[in-house]
This record gives sequence, structure tokens and C-alpha cells, in this order.
Amino acid sequence: MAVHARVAQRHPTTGESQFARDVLAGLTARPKWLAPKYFYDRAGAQLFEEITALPEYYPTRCELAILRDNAAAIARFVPDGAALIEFGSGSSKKARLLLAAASQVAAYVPVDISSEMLAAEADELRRDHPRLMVLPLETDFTKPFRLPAAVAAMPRAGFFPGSTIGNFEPHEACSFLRHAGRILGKGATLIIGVDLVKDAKLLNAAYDDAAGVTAKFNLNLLTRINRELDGTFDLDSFSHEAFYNSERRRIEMHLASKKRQKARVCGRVIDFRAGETIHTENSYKYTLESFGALARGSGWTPVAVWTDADRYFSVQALVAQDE
Ligand code: AVI
Repeated sequence: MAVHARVAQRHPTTGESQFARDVLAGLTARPKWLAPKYFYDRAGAQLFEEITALPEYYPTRCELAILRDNAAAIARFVPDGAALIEFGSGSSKKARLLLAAASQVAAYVPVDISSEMLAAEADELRRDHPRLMVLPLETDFTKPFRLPAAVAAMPRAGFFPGSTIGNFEPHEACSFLRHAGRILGKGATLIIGVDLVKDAKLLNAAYDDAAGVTAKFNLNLLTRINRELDGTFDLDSFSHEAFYNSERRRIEMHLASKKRQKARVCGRVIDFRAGETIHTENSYKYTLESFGALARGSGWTPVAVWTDADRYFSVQALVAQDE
């Protein structure tokens, strides 16, 4: 996934970027928090790629295996002549598996905020699928957007892999599913990757790997603040914390202050108590039942589910409910 948070948007009077405003609001809140979308600057996106290849990080491996093993069955849920719209396409690696099995797809619309990756991937896809219309859209896929006119008359299927839905709070996940329903329209299908509840030991290891890559990914947020917002965070005095909160069925990631200290951000002083944390991410895990209930309550009916043999991860087909 590529969710490079854009920082160009500035406040008309203060000149502050959206990133600066969000960081200051989060660091002056109690408890302190930062939005996970800000992980993905260039270094963060690179570290996330490394995470996906870690032995402990099962989601990417499992989802790729599910897509590979069931591509033909999944493709049957995509209508003839459909436009396949991918929310947060990144490298389109997973869509390629689906497209290879779904020759009935007439157009592929990768939607992503990162233009660099989009253009390069679109060119390659056009080369590999000469009959496929590839229509990249550079925009924040969580906000309302218009589909290209060329796909207006086509039936639509959405694709949202990676369990990115898990990084949304449940109410945000519901809003996103409704938003996807509005964009895809009546009768649409949505193919979505959803990470499943499992043994806490496996979950904890996946988000606190032995090589320390996830720790670097988490701490990179402070490096980004130091670079872009005149921050003075001392990285050695914060530590990565990740644990499964079984009551809320989510992995929580935090940055914990090892001591009482101060840091400056955009000229503001932020105080930390020893042990105080900045909550940087939630990664919700679902059961098939709990995700089914979320989907049904958000305008979608689950019609098929594929999992890996260990039932660590799922790919699900949802069909838009009639209003
Ligand atoms: C992008 N997202 C689905 C990842 C996850 O598993 O929640 C982000 C991540 N955070 C730490 N490791 C991976």
C-alpha cells in the first residue's frame, strides 16, 4: 500500500501544513497520538516493504497465497466488462494476480495518493495487458472522488487488499465501506483483504519482529517530525511498543518515552512523563462473524470468503446491498 501523506496543504492564515496541525493536535492531546497515515514518507514506505517480507509478518504472505490459490474463483465475482477499482493501489502487485485470472476486466483504475508509483505501474500494466484500459487516479482514496468518464457505463468491482481496513477505527471502517459503496455504485462487488483474530503470540511477534524493522518503522515517524517540523526528538529515548489488546481485538503500536523529557515541534514544547506513550497505530483483527456484521451494517453483503490453511488471513467478496 502507498499512503504517502501529503504535506503540501497549508493553512491559509498560519501557513501550517496539515501534517503540522495534526501532529501538534495529537501531541497536545491526552493520551498523545499520531495518525498512522503519516508513517509513509519515502523511508517509511521502504520500511513497510521490508516488514512485508519479515518471517513474523504473515499478512502479506498469506494474502498473496490466497490470491494465487483462488484467483480463478475470486475472478468469478468480477462481472464481464467490469472496471476494477483498487483503493490504495501501491505497486498493484496483488491486483496483477487478480487481473491475470480475470480477462473479462475491461478497465483497471488504481487509486493512490502517490503519483510516482502510479504512473510507473500503469505503464508496465499497459505493456503486460495491451487490451486492458489502465486509468490511474492520483487522489486520497478515503475522500470522495469521481471515477474516469470512460468507466461510467461499466459494471464495477472494488479491490481493497492488505487489511488496510484494519488500520481504521470500526466507525471509520464503516464510513469507508459506505464511501466505497457510493463510488462503486449499485450491484458492485468489493474484494477485500481482512486480517483475522488469532493467537496473541503470533500477533505480537508480527508487530514486534526480532530484526527490529517494525521498531524502525514506528520510530521513523519521529525522524520525519524532526526533519519536516523542526522537531528535536531524541530517538534513543523512545522505544517501540506493540501488543495485542484482546478486549478490543487490535494490535496497538506506541512510542514510549524512556524518561521524563521535553521535545520541541514547530516551536512548541511537548512534555513527556517517563513511560508516557504516543499511540501511533491500531491494527484491528476480525473474526469472519465480526467482519460480516461490520460489512452488513455498512451496506454490503458478504458472499464468499477465502482463507489460508491456518486461517490467519481472509480475502472476502462483498456485494452492495440494494438501498
Ligand atoms: C498497512 N497495514 C495494514 C499494516 C498493518 O498490519 O496494520 C501496517 C503495519 N504496521 C506495523 N506493521 C505493519
